[in-house]
Amino acid sequence: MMKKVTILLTIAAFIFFAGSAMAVTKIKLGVVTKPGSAQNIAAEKFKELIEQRSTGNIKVQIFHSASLGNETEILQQVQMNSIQMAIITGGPFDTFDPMARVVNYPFLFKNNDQVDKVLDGPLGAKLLKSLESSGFKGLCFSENGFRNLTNNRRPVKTPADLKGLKIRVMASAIHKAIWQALGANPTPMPWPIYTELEQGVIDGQENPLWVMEVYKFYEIQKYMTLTRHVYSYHIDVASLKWWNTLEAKTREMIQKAMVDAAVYQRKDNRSKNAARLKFLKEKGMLVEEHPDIKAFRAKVAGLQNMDLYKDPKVHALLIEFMEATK
Ligand code: EAX
Repeated sequence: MMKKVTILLTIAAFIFFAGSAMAVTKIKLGVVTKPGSAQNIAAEKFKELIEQRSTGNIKVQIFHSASLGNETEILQQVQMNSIQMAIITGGPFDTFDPMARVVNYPFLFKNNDQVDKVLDGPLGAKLLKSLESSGFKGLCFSENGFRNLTNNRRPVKTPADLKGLKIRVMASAIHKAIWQALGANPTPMPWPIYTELEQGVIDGQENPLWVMEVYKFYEIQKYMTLTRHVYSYHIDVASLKWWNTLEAKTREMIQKAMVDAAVYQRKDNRSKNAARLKFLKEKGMLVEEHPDIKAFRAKVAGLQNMDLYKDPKVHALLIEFMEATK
């Protein structure tokens, strides 16, 4: 008798656990950056929201600090569905879809209001849709923020000051073209880059203010110039292969949670910039707050006619973004 009950209980427990295990959707989410970074703040918010709203039926495991490789490698794994989601800087996306390089066009956006209006509107939607042809379900955009130059050789106020400076850029054709046009010596390199800066393999780099703080670049970079040359976005993506297997209800829930996380993160990022600038100055960085932006803009004015934007679809999208950000 006792034995029978035990067996029945065991079977019941087995069915119960197997049932609930089957119901749980597990998401591996990759970011290249470390905790405290813009990408991680968006990722952690997404995890919190989706686990709460799905009452535990969706679980997110965040892989950070390049534990799954660099951003290009993370994207390749998303294409194959060995990772289901990722929050990736706009730069490395342009080798997968040249449409992505439109947002990285220099001096395109004037301010954050413009960014939100355009990226959250039909043009942003068009870009997200385009990503499907390379295997990504584009969900929405979170942000790195406007990028600024740092270097360890000299103060930079005009493009002439860049001559001969070795500047690390992301694995992105447009980012390389920008620094070439400005007269510097750009070297594409995946993240992270602290050691290369420290050892002087490169003289400088460009990133938003949070990076200089979180990655302690103030220890190894003396000069900063507030160039704000590119608005750096993240594209928050899912594997299209995986997405197509999900029920509509689950998709909706994921999409909504990621959008809410992105809105939260953009606001959080922007609210911290004044304090970051103060902090970096206190740490001894010499900041050029009013570079000759007109001269910088003049140097990159011809980029829209480069081969990079030659594809008619890409060119048309660039013109639409330019019109929308006039
Ligand atoms: O988000 O590679 C880069 O410069 C990115 O901006 C970096 O991942 C920090």
